[in-house]
Amino acid sequence: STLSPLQKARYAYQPKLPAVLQGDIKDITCELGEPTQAISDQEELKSLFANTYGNPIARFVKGNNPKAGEKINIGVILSGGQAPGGHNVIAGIFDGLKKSNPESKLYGFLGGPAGIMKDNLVEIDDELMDAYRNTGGFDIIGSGRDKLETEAQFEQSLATCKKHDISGVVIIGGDDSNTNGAVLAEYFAAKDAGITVIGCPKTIDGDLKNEYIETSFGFDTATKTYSELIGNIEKDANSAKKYWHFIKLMGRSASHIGLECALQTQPNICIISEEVEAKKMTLKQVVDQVADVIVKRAEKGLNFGVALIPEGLIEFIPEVGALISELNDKMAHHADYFSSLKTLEDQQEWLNQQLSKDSSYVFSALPRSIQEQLLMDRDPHGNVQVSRIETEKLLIEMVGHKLAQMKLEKKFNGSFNALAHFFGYEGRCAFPSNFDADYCYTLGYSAFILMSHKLTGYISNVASLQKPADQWVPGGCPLTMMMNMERRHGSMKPVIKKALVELDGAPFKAFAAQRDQWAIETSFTFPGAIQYYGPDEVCNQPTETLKHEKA
Ligand code: FBP
Repeated sequence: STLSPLQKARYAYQPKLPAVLQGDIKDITCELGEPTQAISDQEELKSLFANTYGNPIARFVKGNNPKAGEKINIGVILSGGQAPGGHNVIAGIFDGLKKSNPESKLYGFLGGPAGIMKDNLVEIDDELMDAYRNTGGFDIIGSGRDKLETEAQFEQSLATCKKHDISGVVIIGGDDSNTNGAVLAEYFAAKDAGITVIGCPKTIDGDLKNEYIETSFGFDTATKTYSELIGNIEKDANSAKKYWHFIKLMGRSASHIGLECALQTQPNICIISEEVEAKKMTLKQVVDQVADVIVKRAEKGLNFGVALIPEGLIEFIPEVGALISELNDKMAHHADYFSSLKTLEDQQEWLNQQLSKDSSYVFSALPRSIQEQLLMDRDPHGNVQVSRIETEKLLIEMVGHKLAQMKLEKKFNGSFNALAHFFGYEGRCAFPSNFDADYCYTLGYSAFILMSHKLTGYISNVASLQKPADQWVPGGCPLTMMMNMERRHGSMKPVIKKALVELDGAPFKAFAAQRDQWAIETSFTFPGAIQYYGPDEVCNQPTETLKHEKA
């Protein structure tokens, strides 16, 4: 068989639901609070979302729901990067829908938002659903990064929904996809189309969070997966005592993943991009700081260690961020001329005249391989793809130079053998942890209940996630509550505010209080592989971030 023993076992796992969602679905109803406000720019948002702005928060309570039992067809979209638990969101919607009325249908739009625009969908039946319960990945219907944002795309989506008699669309995505979900909800409402839109908070990056969304799904499993690997590397480093491991961690811009992994594994170094930015550190200062730890450990005879580097770091170093935006600008405006320059030397010479003095200096100080990456890798919008810049290797190279220099000056007499790693994709499709399996199932189940109450422009949310699942508080929050106006591509747009690591937040403070000790001593901790079965303390714990935030 092509099924692993664990996959078979996970099929049989019954995700835990909060107490209020247990029992008959006809006995769950919505309690609505007071009207709400956006976090800022209320007047603009109110006019942009004339039909969906300021709705009340919804909480589920026991009580009769006369609307449960109606036949409704729902379509679901997986949007953006994979995150463990997506299949369980779909399972939650599916089970809620079928319990409510077995005649109702769930459609999956194929390949992300493109599916709804191009009328490309599949009906999810028992057999299809059962083959994906409690598994990682988004392969049940696929995902995509197409944006659903123009009037024409909304019209196409409306046509698809009408054709299949779909009266509810669930968008499982990150901040941008949920922003687009809010705009789609408003469009449908303005047209009186009778189609509701509900979002579910997804991303391993953990940056879709706020007062109401305690964490995005996938963050738990991804960070546990990376922490397992980091712990294993720490064990190896501590056994061989001869390597420094530089590990870049996925997470686009925010450093939540790095911070969580540091709290789980207590490495010698973990750079937090938000701190580098706040302290306006130069690349040289970052390098000096890393070198300093290596020197201090060498003085104690410890020529090994582990350093965690968030993938977004490079853009957060103010001088490199400035260089990148100048490069984007110059290369876009002189694209033809630039592509006629064939060697790095010619490109450098030209750039020296084009770049500001500071940026030109920063650029020349970078190793050749990084200079090449900065000049070559452009996405379709003309931006550097920062996640493809090998920051871990950049640091190894620059720290190596610094230490060699210090050796000459007799300030360092240890050894520095470094290895580079990048952990990213290996964490995005793991079997969801019990936390993510339960959380996602609850999000999906809640999304269905919100829809059965005809609520639209909401995001499914679950509070009190630090507690056992039966004590979780599920409900829905209007998306407009989480929005503000931000400049995007030159004009002001309504967007859900992205959450970066807060330097006065409890998780960062917990890390900052201990990092000096972790740096010099060897304080590694070894979380081991995600456990799906066993005592609560090994298989049902939320992240350290969540525990600190909710303490
Ligand atoms: P989402 O925000 O769409 O969930 O994506 C998260 C992420 O894994 C980032 O951490 C990473 O930078 C990016 O996707 C990689 O994108 P791609 O899968 O297109 O290579």
